[in-house]
Amino acid sequence: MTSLPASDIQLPLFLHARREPLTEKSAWIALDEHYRNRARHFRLERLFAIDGKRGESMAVEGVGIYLDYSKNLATAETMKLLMQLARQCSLQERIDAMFRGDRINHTEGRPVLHTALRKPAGTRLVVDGQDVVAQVQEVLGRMAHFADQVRSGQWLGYTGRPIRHVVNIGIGGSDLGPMMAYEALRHYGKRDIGMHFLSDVDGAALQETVRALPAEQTLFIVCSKTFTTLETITNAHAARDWLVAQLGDERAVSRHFAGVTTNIREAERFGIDPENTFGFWDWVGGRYSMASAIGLSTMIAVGPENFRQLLRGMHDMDEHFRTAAPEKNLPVILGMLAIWYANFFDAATQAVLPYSQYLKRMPAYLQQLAMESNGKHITVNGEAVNYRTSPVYWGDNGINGQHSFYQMLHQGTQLVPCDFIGFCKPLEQSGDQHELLMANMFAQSEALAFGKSAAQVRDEGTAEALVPHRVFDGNRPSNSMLLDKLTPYSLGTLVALYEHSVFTQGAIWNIDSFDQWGVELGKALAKRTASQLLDHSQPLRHDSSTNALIRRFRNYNRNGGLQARKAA
Ligand code: G6Q
Repeated sequence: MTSLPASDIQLPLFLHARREPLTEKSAWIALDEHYRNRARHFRLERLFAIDGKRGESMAVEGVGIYLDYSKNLATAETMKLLMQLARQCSLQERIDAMFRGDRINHTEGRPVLHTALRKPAGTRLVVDGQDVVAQVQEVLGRMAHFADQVRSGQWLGYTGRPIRHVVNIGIGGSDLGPMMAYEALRHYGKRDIGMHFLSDVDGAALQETVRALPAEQTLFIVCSKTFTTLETITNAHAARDWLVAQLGDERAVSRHFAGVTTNIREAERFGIDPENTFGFWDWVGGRYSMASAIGLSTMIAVGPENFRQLLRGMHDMDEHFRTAAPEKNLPVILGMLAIWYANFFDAATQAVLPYSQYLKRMPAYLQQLAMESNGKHITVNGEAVNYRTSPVYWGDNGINGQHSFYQMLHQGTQLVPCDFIGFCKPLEQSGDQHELLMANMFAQSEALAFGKSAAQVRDEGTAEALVPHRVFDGNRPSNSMLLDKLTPYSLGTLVALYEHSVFTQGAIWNIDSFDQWGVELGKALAKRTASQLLDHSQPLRHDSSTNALIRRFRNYNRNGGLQARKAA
């Protein structure tokens, strides 16, 4: 990926005009005063006591998601000021610009059109003279054909046997989305096809993945937007070597490898048959790509119709985000509350806690989505920010978290806003498991908000010396998201909800949420250093620490360098 010369950077019109600094906007100043004079003294217990309907009035429902945000350190006044700030930051204009296909990823000079990936067939969106919806639908059609063939057993491996294992080779945005979606939709998955995800370039990852796989019945999908990412390409070559060694013929590759990339030529050079290569476009960011051909493994797992339902859920949330008033707009509410905590309460992190075994990979997925998008400190105008940007998103399956890190959420010294996510209906149930699961979710948000006073602890007969240890101050904020049932459609709504919450935050912070120069740096550094580990004769010109580490590695691998391997 190359950067554009500064003079070529085209800012969309509304970004062009030098924006009034965020902290000088009247809504920001009003929020600051509101925080200092009132909000930092808010007690949730009291807010609920003075407004008996708070639990209902501070809740919105959209596209099947019931969002209860009443357990936040916020009042109607807070929300009003936050929405004013959104308006003063031209949030709606920015949303419209994204959906229209303006080049809002201005450091890479690209439109940001993951929303076009889920537009219904038959609609149109013309960008640079091309109807991108038609292009998307064409690839979706090819994917569906391929997925159906693999699922039905018509796609035969080199020795004539049907595919029973699919290995997705990819990293970052080419791994986390598909892996999360596969786990989330396991219930809908085809059980006789095993799905595997290979991202780590550690040789152990490949070996542990292929150890028990029958090469004759294994399909590798190499997912890489650029087809140049070292980890993915190295793994793809290693997987090809394994396959050829197992099947004893180079010609086997075309029956056992598919590619997903914007760099079709490079995939072909690798040996992937263009018939088995599925394209996408540079206007799809890696972390926003699970609805593109990067979702091929998802489609094979759950089938084309379920994949379309996933896209439908995303599209419905896209439309909600684009059209709903900020006060009723789920992603805007979620995003603005994130601003409230990060910038006024100085909260450094945001926990995401799904009460669903199927959503166990959701926090990892959101971690990339949020932090790679908004973990930046330069505004679109090229100036350093003077406010906090992305919090650290983290989390785990909520019920497991209760037995580990929730201690800190309840009694630690930091404020950690939490997002609870749960479903009314279970997909799998034996006895009263689901009631128990959801009772935990509801009870945890209640305990975080209202705590337990010293008087209550004493009433339980606690010895005086233990009372301070058993007191819970409460007043710890959370959102609760309640959905009917986990389906491909509802997963789509949830993913798009977070995508747009992240967009909202980036719009307020006035940063480019769609570039990733930090990731690009890592890719370049790894290439340079890797060549020094392979070729021990290369001089080391790093700092003394890095030089010493590399020398130590080389000493332990005297026989392992490239030259030694070549000599052998
Ligand atoms: C995502 C990032 C990054 C990217 C990976 C893989 O937004 O750009 O996580 O997805 O580095 O890149 P390739 O798909 O090009 O291999």
